[in-house]
Amino acid sequence: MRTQLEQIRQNALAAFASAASTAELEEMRVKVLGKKGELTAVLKQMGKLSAEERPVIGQVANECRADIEKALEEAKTKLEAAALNARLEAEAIDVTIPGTAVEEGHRHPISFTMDEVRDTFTAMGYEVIDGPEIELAEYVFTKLNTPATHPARDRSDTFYTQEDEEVLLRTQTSPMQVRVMEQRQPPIRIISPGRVYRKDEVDATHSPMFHQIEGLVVDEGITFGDLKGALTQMIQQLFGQEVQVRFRPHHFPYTEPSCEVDVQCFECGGKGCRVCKGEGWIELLGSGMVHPKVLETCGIDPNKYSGFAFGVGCERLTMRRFAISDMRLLYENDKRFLEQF
Ligand code: 2NM
Repeated sequence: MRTQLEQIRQNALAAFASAASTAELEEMRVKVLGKKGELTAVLKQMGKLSAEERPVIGQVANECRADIEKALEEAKTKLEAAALNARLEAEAIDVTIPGTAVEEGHRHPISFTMDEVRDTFTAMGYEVIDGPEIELAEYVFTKLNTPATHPARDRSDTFYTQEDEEVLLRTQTSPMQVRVMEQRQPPIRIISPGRVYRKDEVDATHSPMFHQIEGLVVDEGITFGDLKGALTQMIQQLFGQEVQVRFRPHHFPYTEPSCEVDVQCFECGGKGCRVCKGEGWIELLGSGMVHPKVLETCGIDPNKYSGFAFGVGCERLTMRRFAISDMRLLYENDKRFLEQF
């Protein structure tokens, strides 16, 4: 019986040491220490022993059980530690692996230009006015001293929504300035940015939809000097404080006198080159003193008040500013192009 116990102990110790998992270990425990286990089976035969043998074997059996239990505990601790280590290793996060980069977008160059123009004027106290893109011909043309016979109103240039040519996609944002003049008395200082529409074929310098910012100042004693000051400020903000600005006579039905405003060629500095087509100057926008007839039509006394107005195409301004040669690039949304800004 002593040999039997010794055998059980040795087998159990060897088995525990080789167990690969806690489940396997538990199986081994049941096999040795369980109700129908090997050790239990031997102990059940203790009754057959003589009175002298019983305490001796009993002590051996107890030692044997204690050894087995101790070995079992050790094996369990070892397996649990190994399992924890394996899990930690499997779930480890390598914080040095570079992350997945998130592509960050940015403003479109047209928005960039518009925001900058807007900022220049709001800094000078102008208010930003929004308005509808579908307008009445009365507000786009008639009230702006552009009579029904004027070529700008031709069906071939303008998107009318009705046969009678009374409703149209606005060709400029000035109808909003008419609305403001009708609703308020001076002082007025506003800009109206937005989309405008003209029946133009798409090419390098035209698009049937483009963006415009128009401005209007009306007050007592407003002169051409105020016009020059405000527009020079805007242009130098966009093209640099040193740049020269030129005011060249022109004609618009709604302003008198009128002018176009040029900026010194930033490519050649005014000497004449390919960019300015030998001119030394680049045209940027149109402007003028609001026609007295327009003021009167809008309910403002032209004998008491005067004003200036301007209109600038944002695509053209953006193209000048970033030396973009083809307007279509601004609408194609090719990231290779847009990423350059
Ligand atoms: C331009 C050029 C010159 C203009 C005039 C007015 C108004 F409503 F005051 F009469 N708004 N915008 C104007 C003047 C627009 O665009 C090239």
